[in-house]
Amino acid sequence: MFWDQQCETLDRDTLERLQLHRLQETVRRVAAHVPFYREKFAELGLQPDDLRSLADLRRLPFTTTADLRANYPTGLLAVPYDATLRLHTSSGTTGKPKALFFSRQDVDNAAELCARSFVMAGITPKDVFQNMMTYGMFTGALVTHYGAEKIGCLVIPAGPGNSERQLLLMRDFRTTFIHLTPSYGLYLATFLEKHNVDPRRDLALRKAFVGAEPYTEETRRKIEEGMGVDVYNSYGLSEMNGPGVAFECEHKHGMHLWEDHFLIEIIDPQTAEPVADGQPGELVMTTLTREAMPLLRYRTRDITSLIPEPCRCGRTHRRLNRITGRSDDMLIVRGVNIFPQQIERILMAEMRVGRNYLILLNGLDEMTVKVELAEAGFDGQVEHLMKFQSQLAEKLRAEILIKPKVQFLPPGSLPITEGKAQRVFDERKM
Ligand code: DLL
Repeated sequence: MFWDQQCETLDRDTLERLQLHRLQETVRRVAAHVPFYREKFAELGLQPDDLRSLADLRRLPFTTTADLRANYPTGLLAVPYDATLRLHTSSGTTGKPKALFFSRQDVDNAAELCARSFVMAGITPKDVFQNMMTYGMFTGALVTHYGAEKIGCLVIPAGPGNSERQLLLMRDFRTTFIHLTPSYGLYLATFLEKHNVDPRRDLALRKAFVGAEPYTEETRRKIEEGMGVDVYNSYGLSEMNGPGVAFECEHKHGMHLWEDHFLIEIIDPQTAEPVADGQPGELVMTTLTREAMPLLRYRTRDITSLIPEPCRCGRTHRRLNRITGRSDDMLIVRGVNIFPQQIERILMAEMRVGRNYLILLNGLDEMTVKVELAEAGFDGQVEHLMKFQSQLAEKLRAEILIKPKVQFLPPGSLPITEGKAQRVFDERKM
């Protein structure tokens, strides 16, 4: 199913011509209206008209999170302040938030891309959408809200949390699809189980769009089983409108990134050189249609790879593999580089493991993995539990090369997260 078949299936030549045209326009506009870019171009001795092919993209400067912060609040605006229509912010771990402005056209494009993304996974105007992302400054809820309304779905702006009320809404209004973070998805699956709700029997749920933070295939499976839904990966970032940047089609093999609105590069995060197609690296994106705040070669810090082959669904927009983490997520423990996703993959593949975990680093470089057991994970025999504990520690060692302590906890004992989860607590004294 297509929302905009013509745009979604443009042949690559036409798509690339459109990209070049939009890139040239964007570069001209930022050179004229954004002093930050004007200065960068001057340093590089670059004139907007020098940009003659898509390969010239590499001559443009990168933009980083630090640039967004340094130009807070309005320094990167390419339109007059009173021509902006909406503000979202995205907070990092430290300091000022990033301020992201939308013009009327930007708000509409963002909704359009969400509509495309939902319809691509089989959503129709008959569907009922319960939006479990956080409403407010976060893009996660509002942007998808507008997208689903564009399709003609009934939208229930539930926000996250308050699972009893979520259940009531899902039951009474026959919700067919939801959008939520993987951590809340895992929690909600446990909640339904605890309340003896069999979603396949008691609810009308068909699909869940899950995103806003990295997760693994194993987590997808746990949510699918626990909630009785088909899970689709939903990727985006506030700097690029929020959700709707790249979603999965019915084949669920990589996320189509809407290349008529964004240019993509995958680079080596250390050298900033492009990596070969299919190789992992940092995703870099350039906006092609954003009016209020266009960004050139934005370093997302997200680690992924491109699937260059065409997809069976007929869309020509290339696919991204699952985001495996952020270049700044990497933990270094006893000199070994570890991504939290490696740990999640091992944990979530275990039947006896429940749906919540956290990683604690303390002392002089000790790692403890605290993980909830599944309801049926403990058969009452302590020896069995101890054996499982050492097997799991061994499996983790094989994956991450250091052996963590594994601590089992009863189901439901770790703090729950409604928004993005904090899984790693680094309390090392070094
Ligand atoms: O999280 C936008 C969004 C909302 C996307 C809802 C999808 C669903 P930010 O708060 O700016 O915006 O955070 C963006 O979250 O750079 C990734 O590191 C991470 N992220 C988002 N979606 C995924 C995903 C929104 N599907 C940052 N898989 C991004 C992995 C994701 N990481």
